[in-house]
Amino acid sequence: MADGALTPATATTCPYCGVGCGVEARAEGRSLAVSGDLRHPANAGRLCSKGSALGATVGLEGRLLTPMIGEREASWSEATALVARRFSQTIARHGPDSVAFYVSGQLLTEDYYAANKLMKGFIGSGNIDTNSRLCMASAVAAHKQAFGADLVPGCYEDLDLADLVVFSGHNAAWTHPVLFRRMEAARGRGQRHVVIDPRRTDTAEVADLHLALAPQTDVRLWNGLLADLIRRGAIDRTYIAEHVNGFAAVEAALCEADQSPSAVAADCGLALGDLETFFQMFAETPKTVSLFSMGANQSAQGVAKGLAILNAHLATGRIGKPGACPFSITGQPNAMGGRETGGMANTLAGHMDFAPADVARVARFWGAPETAAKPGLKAVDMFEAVRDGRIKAIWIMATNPAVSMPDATRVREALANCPFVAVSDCMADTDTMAFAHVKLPALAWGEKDGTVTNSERRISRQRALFPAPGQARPDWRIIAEVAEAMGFGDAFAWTSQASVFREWARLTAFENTDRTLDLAGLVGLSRDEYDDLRPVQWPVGSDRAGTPRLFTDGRFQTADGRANMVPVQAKGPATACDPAYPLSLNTGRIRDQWHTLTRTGLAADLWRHAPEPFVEIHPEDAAAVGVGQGALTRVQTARGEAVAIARLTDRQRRGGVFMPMHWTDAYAPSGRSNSLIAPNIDPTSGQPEFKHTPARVRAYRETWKGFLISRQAFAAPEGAELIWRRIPQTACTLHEFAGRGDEAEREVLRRALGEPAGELLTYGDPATGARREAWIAGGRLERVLFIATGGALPPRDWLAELFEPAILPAEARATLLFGRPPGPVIDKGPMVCACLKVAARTIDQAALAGAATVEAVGAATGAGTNCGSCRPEIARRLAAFTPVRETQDAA
Ligand SMILES: Nc1nc2c(c(=O)[nH]1)N[C@H]1C(S)=C(S)[C@@H](COP(=O)(O)OP(=O)(O)OC[C@H]3O[C@@H](n4cnc5c(=O)[nH]c(N)nc54)[C@H](O)[C@@H]3O)O[C@H]1N2
Ligand SMILES: Nc1nc2c(c(=O)[nH]1)N[C@H]1C(S)=C(S)[C@@H](COP(=O)(O)OP(=O)(O)OC[C@H]3O[C@@H](n4cnc5c(=O)[nH]c(N)nc54)[C@H](O)[C@@H]3O)O[C@H]1N2
Ligand code: SF4
Ligand SMILES: [Mo]
Repeated sequence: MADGALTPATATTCPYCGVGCGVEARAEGRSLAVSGDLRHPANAGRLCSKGSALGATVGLEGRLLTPMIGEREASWSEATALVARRFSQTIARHGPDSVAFYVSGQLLTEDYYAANKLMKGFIGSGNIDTNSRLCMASAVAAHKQAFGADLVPGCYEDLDLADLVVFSGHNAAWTHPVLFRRMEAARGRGQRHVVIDPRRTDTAEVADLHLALAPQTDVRLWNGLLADLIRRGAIDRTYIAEHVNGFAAVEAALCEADQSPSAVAADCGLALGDLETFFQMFAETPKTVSLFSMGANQSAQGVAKGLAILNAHLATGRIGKPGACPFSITGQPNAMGGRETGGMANTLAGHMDFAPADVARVARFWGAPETAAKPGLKAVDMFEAVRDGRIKAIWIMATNPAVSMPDATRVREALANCPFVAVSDCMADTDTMAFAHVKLPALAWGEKDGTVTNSERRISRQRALFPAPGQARPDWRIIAEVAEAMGFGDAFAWTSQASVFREWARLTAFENTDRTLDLAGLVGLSRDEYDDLRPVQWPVGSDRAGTPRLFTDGRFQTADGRANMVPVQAKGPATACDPAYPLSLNTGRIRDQWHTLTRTGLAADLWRHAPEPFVEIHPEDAAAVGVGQGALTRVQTARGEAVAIARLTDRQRRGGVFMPMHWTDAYAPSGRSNSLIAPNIDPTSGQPEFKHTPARVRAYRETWKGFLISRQAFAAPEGAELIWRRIPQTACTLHEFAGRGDEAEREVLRRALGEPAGELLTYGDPATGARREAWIAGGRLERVLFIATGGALPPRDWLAELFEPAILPAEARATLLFGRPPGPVIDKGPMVCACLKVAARTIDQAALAGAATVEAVGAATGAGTNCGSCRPEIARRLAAFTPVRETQDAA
């Protein structure tokens, strides 16, 4: 087909969330145009704001493109030889358990397989764990106990077919936006939504029912539901008799607490009527899907939360049927692939664990007699072992633990003291890279090539769109080269990712009599067939048709084929709040950013929705400590302190506060949430309780503040204790800062910034220390600096846009230091629709012009018409808009 000037599109998979959307990508040089792949079953052509912005993140800026030993560039052979030597020496002196790998759900399956094979098979230690420990470990443990293996029963079609979807600790509108859009479509034909979340998230805002439960009371709620279902006779006794063990034990355990709706409602902090509405909706809706995510998993009772949800589904037989299942949704693009291959310390490989027969089988397959015979250390314990010296060499791949682990200050101490740290990443300056003795440049999305498995067990190809830049290499190849240098070359002599994949598929089928995870149909893929592989769900039989739904015959992967209901008791969080730390600190995600910002942070548009670290506080809790709207606020726990902008909102329950997890040293050193978080874990899964740490808030009370907009990006200046935030813009970088010092502190800042070349326009008030500067070179604006010691600063949008034209317009020059254009001031407000780039003010204007519905706003402005993740926010703006319009009409 003639396609004009367009280069042919390559079908690939989005590198962000576990929805696993298909992307059609057209590359030209290093630039890229993307659109949703209409043929991909996960998204049928849709992409969210993050997926749509992929083109803005594939530049080479900030990339690590050469191996580094310390601060010097090294060759690959030197770097891999050093990693191999340090690991081999450490193992020789201290045994295999003195080394560790910490890996990630953002590796491809081929990478994961290679890393696991090297550590568990050839080094002979279980010490490989993954950031999925922070993410999916509780769900994995619950699946294993209930189903006999880590099996996700449902598929996305179930979300289309369900009449009721229950979201447990899942802000799908922001975190799995394309699936949420699918469910929005299902609502058109009557699907109802219940959201269980202490916050009124955008998912909750548009739901039929929001249960804003007290933090960490989910087990009580789900146990209460099951007791209620039993009372009503709404359980499926035939299904239980034929397919489920443990019902009697669960029923007996329920009787140990008062399960009356009023008692449950009181303990969960819910209105009795809301609880009863939920119980009734659940009881009367056979086609129910219960999605559960981080509000369930990231808890000291995460496994119990998962099991309580599975119990309700097993007791009602709502599993393995179209539109009915419990559904643990995965976060990362290949969280599932990591669980399959054995990336977790307590699993071996291919859904086999450490039973002697499994170890023997895997060892036989690998030809690796030293294969680890016992589990290794889970992430939190692993970093503790690094800290106390039991682990002496660690290799971190595709994850940023200095930011994302709980008690991150302690993790940084551990890495700083570790005799040998290797880090594989595509970026040069992550917070974790700062601790690396050896830096290994990995291929990034768009360059690497292999497979990922999404939330519904669907294997999709990520394909290379660009040639490998610099010296960067695929992760699996880096691992294979280190393995070879350690003397294991024969077992790692793959010639391509296809050959790694085939070996992996063979392992799943090897002596497989009872394992559901079976890729038998993919064992014989030729190189071309692998390259052309269409998305397919496992298990894949030898006829190669995938399986959308598991347990349709009521048979599970347990010895007797029956599922297990497991009694679970409601408990409080690991550490209760007390008078010193009276608030429950909850953390999580924002709509347009991905984790530690190393990639989405490159797209200026993705910064506009939430440019700075913030803390959501209920207005009454804020008033009690004198914290005002928009004020810089200290968030303090027994572990540390962060400073963030207060967002006062009744969407936050009283008694709790919420901070996003995303900020790093690179963007806002004082806005990092994880130095606050207690490393409390679920005793079974080892997953940290990221959703609860006792905390308090206090006003920061800066004595001065300001902003710097410059072509160059600046890190927080050393020697001044500034609250520093770096916010990328289209043609410049905005830096916001505030301090509690005096003139001396401002002097430290000015010295750190230095003076660019060019002409200086300036205005200052020596009496107060206020100052405004603009630097212009060659007619182009280079830098503006505004410092205030009281009073307000002008909006930044207009000033930042002045960096876009090649020559600064003369009329702008005249009013520059007033911080306002010659005409009316334009403050566009936050970016509501990141896909179509529609800011809050434009939406308000559309509302003013008569657009009264989300659809009408979409028709007028385009907002909300792509991925739709901003639709709840548009609805909220419209709802809030009416009184404003009335006042204006009156005026
Ligand atoms: N935009 C964006 N999307 C992402 C990601 C991203 O970084 N950015 N990351 C991906 C990854 S890896 C993951 S794991 C997923 C996570 O996706 P989600 O789980 O949806 O995200 P979170 O914001 O971490 O947490 C979800 C909700 O749990 C609630 N919660 C807190 N405590 C409790 C509780 O005790 N009970 C209940 N029921 N709820 C509670 C929080 O208030 C929060 O709204 O998102 C994926 N998608
Ligand atoms: N407070 C709090 N903390 C949390 C959470 C929370 O809800 N609250 N959630 C937790 C969860 S669910 C998760 S999943 C984690 C995520 O936390 P991390 O995994 O630490 O976050 P990312 O920013 O995704 O880190 C991925 C790193 O890999 C690099 N990278 C990307 N692609 C490749 C590649 O192909 N190869 C290599 N070698 N490197 C690559 C990126 O540049 C980046 O540095 O955070 C956890 N931490
Ligand atoms: S929903 Fe968005 S982030 Fe997730 S896979 Fe699809 S496009 Fe990527
Ligand atoms: Mo995650």
